[in-house]
Amino acid sequence: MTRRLNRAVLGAGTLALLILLQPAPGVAQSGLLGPPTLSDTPGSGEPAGLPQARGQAVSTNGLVNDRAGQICNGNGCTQSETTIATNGGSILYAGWNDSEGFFNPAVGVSGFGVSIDGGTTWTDGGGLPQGGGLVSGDPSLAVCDNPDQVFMANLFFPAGAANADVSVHTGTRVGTTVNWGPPVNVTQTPSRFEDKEYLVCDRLTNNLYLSYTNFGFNGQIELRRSTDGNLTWSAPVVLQPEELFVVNQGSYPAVGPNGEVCVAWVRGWLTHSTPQIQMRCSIDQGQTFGPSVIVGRLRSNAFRGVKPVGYNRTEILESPFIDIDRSGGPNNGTIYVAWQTAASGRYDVALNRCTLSGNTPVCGTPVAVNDTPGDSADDFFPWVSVDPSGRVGILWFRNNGGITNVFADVSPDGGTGVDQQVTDVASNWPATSSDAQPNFGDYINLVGSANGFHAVWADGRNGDPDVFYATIVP
Ligand SMILES: [Ca+2]
Ligand SMILES: [Ca+2]
Ligand SMILES: [Ca+2]
Ligand SMILES: [Ca+2]
Repeated sequence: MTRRLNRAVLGAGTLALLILLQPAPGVAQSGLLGPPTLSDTPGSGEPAGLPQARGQAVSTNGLVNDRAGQICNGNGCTQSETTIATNGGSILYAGWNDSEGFFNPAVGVSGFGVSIDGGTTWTDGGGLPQGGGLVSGDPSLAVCDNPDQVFMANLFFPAGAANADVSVHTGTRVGTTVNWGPPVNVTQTPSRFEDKEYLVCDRLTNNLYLSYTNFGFNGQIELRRSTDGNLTWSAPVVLQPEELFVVNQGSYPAVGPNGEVCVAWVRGWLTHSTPQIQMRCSIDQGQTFGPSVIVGRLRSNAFRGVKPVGYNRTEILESPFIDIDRSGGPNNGTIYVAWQTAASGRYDVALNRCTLSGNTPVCGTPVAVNDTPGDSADDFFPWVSVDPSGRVGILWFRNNGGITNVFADVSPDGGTGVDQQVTDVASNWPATSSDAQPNFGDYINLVGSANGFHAVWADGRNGDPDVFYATIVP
């Protein structure tokens, strides 16, 4: 759950305010902008010579959470902000923000589900052990080489704490049940507020990598690793120090074929009209990182106070999403970074590809992913995943006046393909009742496997946000 920042205090060295769960106050536009001054992402054009992919087969959409088990006083029970993990077999884990925790703190604000049949059916697992505190959403799941062990990162408030930390639970699956250990408090920073953590596992080493924002005032991007399966965690590596006039937020890590670790984030969110997508990479398993490079720029609608129709928080997060080709194929090691940009007024999805020269990313020119850039629909939250054969899948929301579907673009060769509709029923988000902000969440999720791309997203077709699933078979 993304923190809201009071733009009036940005750069003043004052602790920024408020996590979600409350109606968002209006955020005034600020003229007090420091560097960088950035141009908009072009966001158009396919790279020459890349063939268009054919359409893909999409399964019937399935409900992941148990609506009968919703406990939120019957008012817009919200499951959204989805995460999914698998190590490639038939066992899948999904997670989400769950508003049940607002009414039933014993289960917390993070929910999860399990499928043991490749996503055909799901069992809602309820909540996680709360460790005497409150597990508070921003869920992220990771699976290493053991398909029956799962790790889940969340924001975590220790008992009596005013500021969030980041915790990671370890779970062991038996059938459709996950037996979770207590939350391991990774950050333990009572005077600082962490946010937007995300977790990945490198199956070469079983190292876990966790990136997040550490807010003193405007946010710095940090990464920690665990080499012993969530027993202990390293001290943080600061990837982006806190900056006086620039908000840094929304980091996501990915691992490459040779143990590379790359982290992308948005620099200048809310403070700049054209924030930058930044990235740093490590070639020593997350111990040291190369230089911070600009992967691309976006035209921000969050800065302008513009959001997709039906999105219920004032500021929408404009973070990048990232994955790395580990296929051993022709694009092995290529880093794919996707983000949303409003270059033409409404959001479109941009993608850039980078490769490493030593530990320095070398990036190309961003291209448009959605087939109709510049139209009146908002295309946003573009999760990217590369499957074991090197296919690149991107999943995003496409919102036209509030009527929203999920689309996927799958390319066999590192390019982009024809947009494929994933949802079999559209959501009308302005008519979808939600007791949580943001109702859509801050991201959706896709993971590529030999069995296809597994997609999870927040869906309003039943009148309140639920988690839905589909398999996209290339
Ligand atoms: Ca903290
Ligand atoms: Ca668009
Ligand atoms: Ca496309
Ligand atoms: Ca629901």
